[in-house]
Amino acid sequence: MANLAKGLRAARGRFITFEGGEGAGKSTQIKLLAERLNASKIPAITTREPGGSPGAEIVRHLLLSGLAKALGAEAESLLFAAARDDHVTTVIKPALEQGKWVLCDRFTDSTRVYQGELGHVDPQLIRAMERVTIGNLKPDLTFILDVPVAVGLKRAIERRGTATADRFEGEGIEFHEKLRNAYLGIAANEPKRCVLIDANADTETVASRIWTALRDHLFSAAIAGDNSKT
Ligand code: T5A
Repeated sequence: MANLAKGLRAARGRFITFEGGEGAGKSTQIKLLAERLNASKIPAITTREPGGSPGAEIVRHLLLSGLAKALGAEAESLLFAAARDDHVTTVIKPALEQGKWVLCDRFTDSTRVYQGELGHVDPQLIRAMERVTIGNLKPDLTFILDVPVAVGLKRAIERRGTATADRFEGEGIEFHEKLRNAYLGIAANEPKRCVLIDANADTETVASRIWTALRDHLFSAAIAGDNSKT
């Protein structure tokens, strides 16, 4: 195991994305996982979408303030793609090349779900934008955090306090139910990349489920790769 951990540190970093509906606990869990990896001497950075780089953070404001909503879902998709392009080029790829693990709060699955499934943007356009913005950069692992809609919205509302709901938090219950189902669909369709995590539990329990799944997926992949060399 020690040799494996050493090998994982020396190689290209791993790219891990976190997905799920509003208030599922992604930001909380990303922070905990980064702390645990860094404590294990695996260098890890955290980042988020939309945003994560200075240019993309400007686009984030346009999108989440609702300023771009009037332009329609297709135009919003293009803005998410523009932000992703900058983020991938200036932050994600360089970190992976330096051997760092990148933990990203939302990525392409969010576009597929929010703009594709919910916004009815043509899936061909969504795939074309993915080809341009990420090329071959597929996440090594995606955690889809699943909570009942009422639980996620309650957490998001409590955290927000007196601030105004953002562009998507302000949508109705039906929207959030469809969102949850769309994520469940992705988890079912891509079981090699995606792990569905029951996030309707206390923070430590969810963190432990994520750590176990990470160990199972990435270490077993490393063992398989190691054995194939012999
Ligand atoms: N979007 C994004 C698109 O439409 N297309 C795209 O391509 C992309 C990339 C981003 C929005 O943009 C959309 C999706 C989103 O609507 P955001 O502000 O980044 O918006 O917000 P979200 O990603 O939705 O994240 P949230 O901050 O709402 O939720 P998190 O990160 O899942 O949850 P977290 O960790 O902040 O927790 C929320 C609250 O719950 C508590 C926390 O302390 C916090 O107060 N909490 C728990 N409470 C009890 N038990 C637990 N286990 C808890 N875990 C956390």
